[in-house]
Amino acid sequence: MKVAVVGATGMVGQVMLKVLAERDFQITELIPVASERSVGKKVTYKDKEYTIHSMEDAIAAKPQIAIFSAGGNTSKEFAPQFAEVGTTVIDNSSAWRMDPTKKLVVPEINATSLTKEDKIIANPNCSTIQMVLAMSPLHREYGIKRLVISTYQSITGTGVKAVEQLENEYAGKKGEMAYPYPIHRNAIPACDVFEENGYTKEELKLVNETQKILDDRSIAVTATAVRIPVVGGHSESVNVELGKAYEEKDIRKLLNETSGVTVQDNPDTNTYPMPIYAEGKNDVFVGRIRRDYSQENTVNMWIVSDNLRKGAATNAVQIGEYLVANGLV
Ligand code: A2P
Ligand code: 11C
Repeated sequence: MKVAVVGATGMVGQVMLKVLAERDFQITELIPVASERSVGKKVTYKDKEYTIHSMEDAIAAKPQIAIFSAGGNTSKEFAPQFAEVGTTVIDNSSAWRMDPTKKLVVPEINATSLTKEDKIIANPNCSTIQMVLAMSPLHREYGIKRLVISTYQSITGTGVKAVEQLENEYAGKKGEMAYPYPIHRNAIPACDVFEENGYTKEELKLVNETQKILDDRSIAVTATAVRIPVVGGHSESVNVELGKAYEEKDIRKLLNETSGVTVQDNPDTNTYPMPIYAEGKNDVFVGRIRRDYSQENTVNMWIVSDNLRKGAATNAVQIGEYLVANGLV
């Protein structure tokens, strides 16, 4: 497989190269791409250095797969140009996710909908992916009526600038600000920009993408997304109202049997998921599973995952693996 990685120097792009190597993705030729200012620089893949190419050179090389993590505007402009030369684009940005002609894929849930005709495939938002992976079996078994989500999101979701802001604040140094406020010793209740209805884009991604991936517009979803000074992953408190009665042990069993989900849940031993331990892992971790006594058929849980892995790079590479395994590229 000739594979282009667009945004190879970025926060997600770097993890992408790591995940491709770890999973031994079939690559005969790797084409790393970044902005014009990085062309000619090097990135490392499997201990070897590769030169960064320009977008134009990468399109001319007609790779079978291009994995994009270079922001929405770059995807909007260049993904169709790759598709035009026959490349299948797996896009990490928000550019195509809600386009009704594009599939929004979490492989464990809906990869079987993919065909050879899907030339631009959207990778969902990180906070959505980890949540729907745990929600999908519950929806199948019990029918989810409503989700109330509160997120505690890692600064790595904002990119390199945010990590630098936190490091500067630790060190007591002045520097460029990724957020309008300090993030060290703080919690900022605003991820991504505000929309006219008072919600942030990140909160609306949780609503719209969840309904699209679970293929059910009737699921009510409301969310509050908060940035906290953590690097290992996103955490989410999720209140799930089900369509029928459940037993806690059955929910645990169902989640335990779900590919890509690990249940870590034992109050007696202080066992619950935390971003510091999720970092570097591909799984979604679920714990604090407990009945909501304030409302019928409702359960609370805590969901944690490395947002750069299952929330971004790992999910995109899994889509690529599915395409290859099923002869779709
Ligand atoms: P560069 O390093 O040359 O700026 P992050 O999300 O961590 O900020 O990373 C964004 C990634 O997208 C980087 O690899 C960046 O490259 C890349 N990028 C930004 N703009 C473009 C563009 N117009 N064409 C190709 N790659 C781009
Ligand atoms: C965050 N979810 O943590 C974002 C990062 O729509 O792909 C990825 C933004 C996106 O802020």
